[in-house]
Amino acid sequence: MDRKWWKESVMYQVYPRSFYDSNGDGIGDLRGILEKLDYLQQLGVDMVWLSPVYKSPNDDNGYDISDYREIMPEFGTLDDWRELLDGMHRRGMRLVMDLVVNHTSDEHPWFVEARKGKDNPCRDYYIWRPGKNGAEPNNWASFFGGSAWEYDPGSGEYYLHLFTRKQPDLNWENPRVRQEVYALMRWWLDQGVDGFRMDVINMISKAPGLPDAPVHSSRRYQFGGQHFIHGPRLLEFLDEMKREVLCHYDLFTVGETPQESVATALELIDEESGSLHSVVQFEHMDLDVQDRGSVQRLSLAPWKLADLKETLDRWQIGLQGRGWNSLYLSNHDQGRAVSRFGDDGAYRVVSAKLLATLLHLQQGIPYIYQGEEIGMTNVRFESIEQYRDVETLNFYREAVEERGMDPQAALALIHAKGRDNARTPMQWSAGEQAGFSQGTPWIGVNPNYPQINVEQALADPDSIFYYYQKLIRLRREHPLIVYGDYSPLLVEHPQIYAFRREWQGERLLVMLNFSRESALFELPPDFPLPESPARLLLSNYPVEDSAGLQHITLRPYEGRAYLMK
Ligand code: ISL
Ligand code: CA
Repeated sequence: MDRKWWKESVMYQVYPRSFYDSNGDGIGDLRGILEKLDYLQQLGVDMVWLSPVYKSPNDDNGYDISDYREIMPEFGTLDDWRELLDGMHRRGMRLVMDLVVNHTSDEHPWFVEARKGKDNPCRDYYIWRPGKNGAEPNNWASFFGGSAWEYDPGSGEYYLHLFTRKQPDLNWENPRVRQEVYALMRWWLDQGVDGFRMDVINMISKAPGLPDAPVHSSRRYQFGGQHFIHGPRLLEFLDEMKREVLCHYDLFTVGETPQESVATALELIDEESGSLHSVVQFEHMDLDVQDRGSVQRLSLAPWKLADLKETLDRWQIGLQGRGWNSLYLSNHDQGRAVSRFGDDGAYRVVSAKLLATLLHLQQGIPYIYQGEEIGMTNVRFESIEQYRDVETLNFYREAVEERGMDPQAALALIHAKGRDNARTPMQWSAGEQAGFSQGTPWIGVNPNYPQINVEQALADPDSIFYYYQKLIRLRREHPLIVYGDYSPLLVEHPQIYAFRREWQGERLLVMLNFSRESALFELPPDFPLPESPARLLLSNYPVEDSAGLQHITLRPYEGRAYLMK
């Protein structure tokens, strides 16, 4: 595989609304990010993905854009943005912008026009259909509850919205829409941005005729993914985008692609023939839902280590030599990694480090979601009034009011899976409002901020922060960690996730105990023994003995990596 700068990078995701508020209005902003660039540099990341900062009525916190070439006023101005870009570039960091072009806001001028009537020149920018038998044009469910169609009394037709009704889907069949998208991409690239994270980009091509989804639940509306995920013209559209825009710039592109398999992902990111560099796959995010084929993210089933290993290993092996993974355990749409895959109680610090080891030592680009590097946890707000996320609020209303779910049961699901877990303000200090804002934050801070915050982490040499910093440094020092071949070890072991990396005669052995009990690591008999003694590269516990690799007893959530020739 070719060496590329982006393969050697580590991504940090900033969710601007919750990162740092520089002016006391309770909302994180661009100047706030600017003030914290030295912090990011200290951590060592070299790519930053900014969740959307464009003008937006914020029905979905910026994922509903009303002007692609303006900054949301509460985040700042274009000049602030330019200063931020410049600040990043001066520190050797690259900026990846969120590109949300499956849909716009219903307040975008295109939609305002389109709504004016069937003859409007912008009408065909969106997907309009007459009703069927006095109801919606088809049975598709919106990801955020209810039908994916909204009735427009003015014209007597419905428009499609896979997300909220304030997020109408763009009609990619219309070549003018595609040219508009390419133009806005060029506009940002010409300002110097270094890449795009493309929101639900695998949903832009819908099946002709928009057929009904098969009925697989007792709900009124059904998950229609088979008719819009990886749709018939997706590859053609992305190929065109590559020809028109992407291939003219030195940039990094990653598609956010729910429900994609290794095989279908490769159609998007194959190094020879694909249009994008990487995808964010969702299989490991679906290990703890009850019905993987539904839209219902807010359901809970216990996940099993065997499934996590099987899933991530399959992506490691499947993309090897052909495409590049995006490695992540959390983002702004998911619960906090340590609460979900580790232990946010007694073993919080050590299990957060264990997860970091997994994240950084597989092949691909590690994505650190803000606060993960200090082990921030899920929040348990007591009342639904304290929540802000449209998915969570819609879910609660539908579950409790329409389906009669016990409110406490609904809240328990929200505590485990709700997106606001990731959106409580970044915890900078033990001061008021976790040092996030001088005012009242738009969403409450997690009450554990006096214990878990950046100030504490920076003062403690043994903190999760410094462990992340070390992992990032090791990646730079050892091309093996970036490019090494991957092979799973001990696949049947119920507690340990182990694997090997190999590159130019060097090997890395990684062993991770994912349980609260100690676990015995036994080197598989066919593992080629090192010529010289293995060197302990990293561990999340103090390690004294160097008794060899054959038998190692790993303590609860202990992880180690050994380097050998
Ligand atoms: O994962 C999903 C289904 O498998 C859905 O939750 C959905 O595809 C996912 O939430 C898409 O997320 C992105 O687009 C949304 C936005 O709300 C999210 O914040 C964004 O990351 C609509 O733009
Ligand atoms: Ca602010």
